[in-house]
Amino acid sequence: MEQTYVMVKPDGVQRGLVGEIISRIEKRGLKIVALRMNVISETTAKEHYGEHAARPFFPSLIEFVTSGPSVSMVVAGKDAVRVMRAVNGATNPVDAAPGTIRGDFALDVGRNVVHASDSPDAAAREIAIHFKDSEIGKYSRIDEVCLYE
Ligand code: DAT
Ligand code: MG
Repeated sequence: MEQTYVMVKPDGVQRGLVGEIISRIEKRGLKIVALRMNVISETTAKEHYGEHAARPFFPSLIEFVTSGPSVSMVVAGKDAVRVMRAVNGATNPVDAAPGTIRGDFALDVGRNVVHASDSPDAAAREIAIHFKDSEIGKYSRIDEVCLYE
């Protein structure tokens, strides 16, 4: 099963959206195999968003994502990377379709509530930044016999 890294950013935590977001992930059929709430360090944030280091919004992005607790998850399932990107919706919430997390709960690109890895390579890199192997659990969901052909 493919794995991806998902974060409920500090705005999502402060707005009380953690349960709603986890519920959407679970209802889609994806399996949460690791989960933690913490305030990520500046070092971790800069490593996580390293590809954007030269962008003008980088300093405010790092300040925001380290400004309070966030919820980090490893999410597993068929095509988990692509499915989670679709569940989250477009980066700019103005362009995000209704029914997506960003399309239902956000307006500003700098406060877009959630993160998900954009490729399997990025997922492997981001999972390794935020979790040790020993923190990722293995279990079967009882509905997997219905979810998968
Ligand atoms: P995504 O989070 O959909 O993977 P991204 O990797 O392009 O999007 O950008 C990472 C985050 O940086 C994004 O969630 C919000 C912020 N961001 C992106 N483009 C921005 C912009 N033009 N102005 C302000 N913040 C931006
Ligand atoms: Mg990205």
